Amino acid sequence: MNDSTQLSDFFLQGQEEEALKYVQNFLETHSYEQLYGKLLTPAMYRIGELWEQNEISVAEEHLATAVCDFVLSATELRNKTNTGPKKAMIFGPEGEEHYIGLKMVAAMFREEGYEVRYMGPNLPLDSALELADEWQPDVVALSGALAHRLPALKAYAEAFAQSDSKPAVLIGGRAVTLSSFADLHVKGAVIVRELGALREWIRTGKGQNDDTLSTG
Ligand code: B12
Repeated sequence: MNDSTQLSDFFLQGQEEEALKYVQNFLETHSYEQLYGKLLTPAMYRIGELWEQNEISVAEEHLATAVCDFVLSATELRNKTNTGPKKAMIFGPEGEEHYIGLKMVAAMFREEGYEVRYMGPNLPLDSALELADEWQPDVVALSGALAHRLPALKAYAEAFAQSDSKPAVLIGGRAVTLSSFADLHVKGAVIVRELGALREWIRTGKGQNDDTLSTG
C-alpha cells in the first residue's frame, strides 16, 4: 500500500489522530509542497475514484474530506511575520464547492510571505470585487474543480482585470488540469496547473505558459 492510499484509508475511517500523526511523520522528511502534491491530493483523488465507482458512500466521502481538512489546518505552518507587503485573495467562484485545493494554495502564499485572505468557495463576484476594492490585493487566486466552472472563472478574471485594484489573476484547480483544456487561455489571467508552478509564479512572477498577454 502506498503512502497516499494508507492516508486515504485513515480519512475514510474517520481516524483523525492517526491521519495527523502520519502527516506529521511525513513532514519530518518532506516539504509542505510535497505533502500537498504527493500525499494529500492523491489521497483525495482516490476518494473521488472510490466515490465514482460507488465503493464508498457520500457520507464516507464527506467524512474523508472533513478529516483531510482537519489535517491540513492542523499542520499548516503559520509564520506570524506574514503581514505583507504582498497580499493575496483566495477563493472559489459562485457555485464552486470544492475548497481543499484552495486551502493549499493559501498555505503556499503564506509560506512565501504573503498576507492572505482565504475566503473559501462559492463567493459571489460582487462581494469579491467589493472586498478587492477595499483591500487592494496584488493577487487573486481562483479555483474550479469542474469543467463547467470555466465560464464563471473567465467572467471573474475579466471583472478583476477591469477593477480598480487590477490584481494579477491566477486560475487553477482540477478543471484546468483536464487534458481537454491543455491549451486553455483566459484573457487577463494566468493558468497555473500545479503547486510547483504556483511557487515559480510567486517567486518570479512568471507562469510556465504565461497567458496574461493572450487573448483567447
Ligand atoms: C471532496 C469532493 C467533493 C466535496 C467538496 C467539499 C470540499 N470541502 O471541498 C463535495 C461533496 C461538496 C463535492 C461536490 C461535488 N462534486 Co466533488 N469531489 C470531491 C473529491 C473527492 C475531492 C476534492 C478534493 O479535495 N481534491 C483534492 C484537491 C487538493 O485537489 P484539487 O482541488 O484538484 O487541487 C489541487 C490542484 O488542482 C491545485 N489547485 C486547486 N485550486 C487551485 C487554484 C490555483 C490558483 C492554483 C495555482 C492551483 C490550484 O492545488 C491542489 C494541489 O494539488 C473530488 C475528487 C478529485 N479528483 O478531486 C470530487 C470531484 C471533483 N467531484 C466531482 C463531482 C461530480 C461533484 C458534484 C457535481 C457531485 C454532485 N452530483 O453533486 C458536486 C459539485 C459541487 C460544486 N457545485 O462544486 C467529480 C468531478 C467529475 C467531473 N465530471 O469533472 C470528482 C472528480 C469526483 C469523481 N471522480 O467523480 N465534491
